[in-house]
Amino acid sequence: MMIAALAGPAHAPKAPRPLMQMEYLRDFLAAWKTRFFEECAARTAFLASIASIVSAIGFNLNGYSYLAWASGLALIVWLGRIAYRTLPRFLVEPSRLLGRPVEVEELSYLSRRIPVVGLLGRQAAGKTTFLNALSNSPDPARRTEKPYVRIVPSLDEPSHFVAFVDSVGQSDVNQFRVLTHCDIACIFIDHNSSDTTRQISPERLKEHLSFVRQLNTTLAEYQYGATQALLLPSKGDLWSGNQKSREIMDKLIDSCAQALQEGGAIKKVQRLPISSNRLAADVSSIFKGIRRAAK
Ligand SMILES: Nc1nc2c(ncn2[C@@H]2O[C@H](COP(=O)(O)OP(=O)(O)OP(=O)(O)O)[C@@H](O)[C@H]2O)c(=O)[nH]1
Ligand SMILES: [Mg+2]
Repeated sequence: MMIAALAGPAHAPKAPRPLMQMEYLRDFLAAWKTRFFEECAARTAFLASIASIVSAIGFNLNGYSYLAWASGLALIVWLGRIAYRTLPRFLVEPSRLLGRPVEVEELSYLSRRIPVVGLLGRQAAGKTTFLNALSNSPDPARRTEKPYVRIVPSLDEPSHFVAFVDSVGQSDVNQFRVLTHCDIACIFIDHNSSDTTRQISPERLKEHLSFVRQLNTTLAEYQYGATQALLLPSKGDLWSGNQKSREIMDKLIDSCAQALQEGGAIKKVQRLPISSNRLAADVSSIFKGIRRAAK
């Protein structure tokens, strides 16, 4: 099948260079220090009351030096325990997460910052098919039930990565929530929920517009992370050959862009070229467009 042959980075970058390992260690230690001191600060009152009880008993029993040793030892054990409990989860170099879907929470444990792009849009608009094609995943696209992430290396610079969050088209709320993790929202806009029909469905167009409006309202209300939106006219293989259909889709994309701009939460709206997930060249050029927007 065409999708299997889509150009995508089959290679994983080599092990991190020493400089990256130093960065990794530095970030890890910084995270640990913060967590350790926060935990100690939260228990200072407890520690102070124990210390005052111990010293009061020590003075009374006249055996202060033994007690001082014992309490010093207890303090070391106590701090050791906190240090162990606050040990952060090891940060992960993005290259280690290539080739498989990962939990959205994993994004918090990346050893370095990479652009995060949310794939949004109505059900069956082609989000998962795009991501599968891009990451050379053999999984057949079926309805996405839970958001997940795939990390994809850049085609031209393999040490650069983009994290894509694939969302659940069936639930608007779920999709909006995905945006808390994202820098960019990439919204898929198709002509029809079908994968074979060439005809434009007016209901589908309305759905897209109302989705974008709802997205706007939610973004303005909750101030989620994403401040940039990309509008992706998808399933182009089915409609872009017809002049009339192109005009209709053009108008729809313009209306969506306008609606997003009016909302104010999204600072920059860009339109991506018409694309088909059935064409390798389209998928890689969309990826390049996303990378450019993320820079
Ligand atoms: N003709 C055509 N069909 C496509 C294209 N992209 C996806 N499809 C088909 O559209 C259907 C839905 O695609 P998905 O990728 O699962 O859609 P989705 O947006 O992830 O849907 P949800 O997970 O439900 O949100 C599948 O049958 C795909 O094969 C495309 O570019 N052209
Ligand atoms: Mg999906």
